[in-house]
Amino acid sequence: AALSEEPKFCLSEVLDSFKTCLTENKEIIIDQYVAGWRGLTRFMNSLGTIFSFISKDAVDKIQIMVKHRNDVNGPRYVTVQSMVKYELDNGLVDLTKRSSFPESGCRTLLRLHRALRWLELFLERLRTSAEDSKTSVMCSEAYNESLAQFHPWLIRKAAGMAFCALPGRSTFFEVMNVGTPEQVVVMLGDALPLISEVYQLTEDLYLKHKLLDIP
Ligand code: 1PX
Repeated sequence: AALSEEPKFCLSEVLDSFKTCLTENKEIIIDQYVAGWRGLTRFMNSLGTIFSFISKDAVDKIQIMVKHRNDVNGPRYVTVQSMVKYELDNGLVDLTKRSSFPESGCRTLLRLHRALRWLELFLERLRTSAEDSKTSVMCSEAYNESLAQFHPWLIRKAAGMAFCALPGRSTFFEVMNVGTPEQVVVMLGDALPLISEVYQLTEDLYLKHKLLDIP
């Protein structure tokens, strides 16, 4: 085999993780959810080093979730639902201020969950975009409607600068490695309802348990 041969990146496989993370009774399997994020960070790294400060934070959060899964209590972290129950029943979440549990599964997943909303909005814009649409505009609109409200000024500024460095729509579609632009559009149309469902199920669960503001 050739040196450092990475499996060829294909965005539809990554997005499949968000399909397979849903069980029949609408539970969300953490291993699959995290695998989806791992694939997305690889995609982002392939866009260039400017994006590494964003993927760095996502990678940190992925690692925290993997650590929970590999811990003795790993079986409690099989699904988002079982994790929430386990951490709340055992007082393992800081609900009002960061103190004893800065790396709780509930807190960490909430950050990824908020980012999933950005992804949903961004991919929907890409899907419906015209050939001459600017990815930087689509990306920052999606960001301003979602994640930005949770970020301080400095991060918003840095994110805004990173968006300006995004490649154009056609390069973006090529890097996805899915096929023609038409095939990308179809793929996104297939994947988005599932991403949206995973997002909504998590949102409802977190709302029910008053976890949407974990500091
Ligand atoms: C075809 C499209 C695929 C694109 C894949 C891109 C994957 C995006 C991964 C973004 C993950 C961002 C996670 C952010 C989590 C977060 O909000 N963290 C903050 C709070 O954490 P804390 O522990 O302090 O409470 C943290 O402060 C974040 C810092 C990093 C900056 C985050 C900027 C987010 C911009 C999201 C848009 C990414 C645009 C990439 C374009 C491809």
